[in-house]
Amino acid sequence: MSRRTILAACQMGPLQRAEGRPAAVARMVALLEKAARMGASVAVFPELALTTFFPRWFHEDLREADHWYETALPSNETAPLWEAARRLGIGFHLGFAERTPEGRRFNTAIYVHPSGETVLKYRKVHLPGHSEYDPIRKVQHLEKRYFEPGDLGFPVVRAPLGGPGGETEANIGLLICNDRRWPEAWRVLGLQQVELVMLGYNTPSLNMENRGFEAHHLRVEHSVLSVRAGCYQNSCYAVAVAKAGTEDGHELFGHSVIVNPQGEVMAQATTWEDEVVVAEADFTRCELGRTTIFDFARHRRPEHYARIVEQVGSVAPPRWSPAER
Ligand code: ING
Repeated sequence: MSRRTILAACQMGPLQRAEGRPAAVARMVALLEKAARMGASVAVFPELALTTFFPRWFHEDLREADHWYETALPSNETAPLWEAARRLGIGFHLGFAERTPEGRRFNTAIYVHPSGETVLKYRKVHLPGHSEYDPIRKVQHLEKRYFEPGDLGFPVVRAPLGGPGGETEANIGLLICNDRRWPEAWRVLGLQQVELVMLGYNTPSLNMENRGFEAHHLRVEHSVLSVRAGCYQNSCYAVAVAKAGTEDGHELFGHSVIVNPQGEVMAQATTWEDEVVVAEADFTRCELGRTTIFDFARHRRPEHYARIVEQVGSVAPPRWSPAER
């Protein structure tokens, strides 16, 4: 029996620093309505979808950054999104900056069922960038200043996804942006038989580190490569969705993708603006890889993988020298 559903990547164009949540939410509702017209049951929005990518801005006093965070969802400003999802019968993924009642700060993503209930929550584990102002950089990337590493692990849950034509179930997991570059993250999800990974990203279209050469065309290529590899090696679908375009002079790339369990790109956005692309998933197609080439129980040898969890950084290897003559 197939378990089919149509997935939508709801890519967003830029959000300027001066633009508030109402502008973002209005655009997201329009994207959700378009996704519904295209037959989708699941809509994936970007990382930090409600505001500009604020980690590019330095705030000496963290309290000055408080306005970038959500303290409760849905809020008055974001309620229209929950209402539209309920009206349309669509589940959605949303990335946002979370500030807890205790004052802890996370880069967070949730999957929301059309009923309005949060099915799954994840807090970004791999935070790129830095915590102090870096004068060498062309543009700051202060995620280590504004967020703590996630404390929820990489959870997977089997859940009904929503959809007007009845509720297809799938094993869903979430990643956020830089996480997609780390195979360990995908594998922890794969070891829980994930079938659909949803992730958003905000990725500069040019290398802002100002350290070393990286050809521009590789920015999109590395992103797609990471998602394709993650899907193929863990036999799952993924919807990876950009916030894109130029925010206050700083360009983020788009080219959101939907990838299948054999690592094929099923659909790709071709702009760096608000754009919806869809593809039909059949989650039973995850079983082939999981029961053959990536049948983890038959083929993995964890007794040789100790370095992956025991080491943090890499270490130099011993030096070989020819045998004494
Ligand atoms: N952004 C970027 C990302 O991982 C980055 C940061 C870009 C890291 C390119 C390495 C190379 O896509 C976020 N928000 O993680």
